[in-house]
Amino acid sequence: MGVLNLTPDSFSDGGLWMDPSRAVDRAEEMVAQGADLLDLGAESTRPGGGVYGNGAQTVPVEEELDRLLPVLERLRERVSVPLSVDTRKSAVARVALEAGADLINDISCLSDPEIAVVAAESGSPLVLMHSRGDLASMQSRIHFDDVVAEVIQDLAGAIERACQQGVSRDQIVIDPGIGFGKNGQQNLELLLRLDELQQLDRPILVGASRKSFIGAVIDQPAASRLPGSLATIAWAASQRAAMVRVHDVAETVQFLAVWEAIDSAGGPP
Ligand code: HH2
Repeated sequence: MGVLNLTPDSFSDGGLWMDPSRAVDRAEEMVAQGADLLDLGAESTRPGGGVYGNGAQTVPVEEELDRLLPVLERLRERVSVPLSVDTRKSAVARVALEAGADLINDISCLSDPEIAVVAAESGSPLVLMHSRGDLASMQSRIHFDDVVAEVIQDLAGAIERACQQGVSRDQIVIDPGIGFGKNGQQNLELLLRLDELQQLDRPILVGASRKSFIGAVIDQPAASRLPGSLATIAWAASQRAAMVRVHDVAETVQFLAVWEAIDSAGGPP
């Protein structure tokens, strides 16, 4: 899953793709590099209370759509890969699906419960990413006794709430929410024990690309964290993740191609 942030303030590529023509070019480049789907985000979700200070500002619906639609509409005519909309708002999700988006990526785990209704009505896949509390303060109020067990429990609850709104379990993809309301050690533990999330019997998406817990292991700025990001990808692949959300598509595609070639070199079991 290639990341395309149509924002002025995303933590690693903010401001790079604000111009719709440049954004469409970048999206086509990621498809040519082997991205299987693209995730379009028009609101940064940097959590507050930690390394990102007060975190990202909430963007009004109209502004989010003004950033998103010119790119989404043009891209829909030009690429055939599925397009995901990274949003917390049902109003944005609804319009995006009408404009040709294929799936909803909700990093707030149904903070707007209507998102589940939109997914139920459209039948589109729905990513439920784990996060607790509000974005503005989630890095200052972290408490888990057992981060993996509690993430699994919270995701099970979110799946249940989505299904109560008419979403079918088959539509749901789960995500541990690396970097959202967790400290560095908890992010590492979530990756270490990622396979335990398989008990929810849903495909797992992991978004660890360039995140600050990598910078805590090796002191590098976001744009220089590709090698560390690839380590998280190797780990996610070994834990049977179905998808990885990345900024560096070409490098990740090559990395995973070789990883998979080694993994399957023994032939079928
Ligand atoms: N992480 C970010 C945004 N969306 N979606 C899912 N499913 N999983 C993630 O881990 C995830 C996500 C944050 O990264 P980025 O989009 O690069 O930054 P920003 O939120 O500052 O735009």
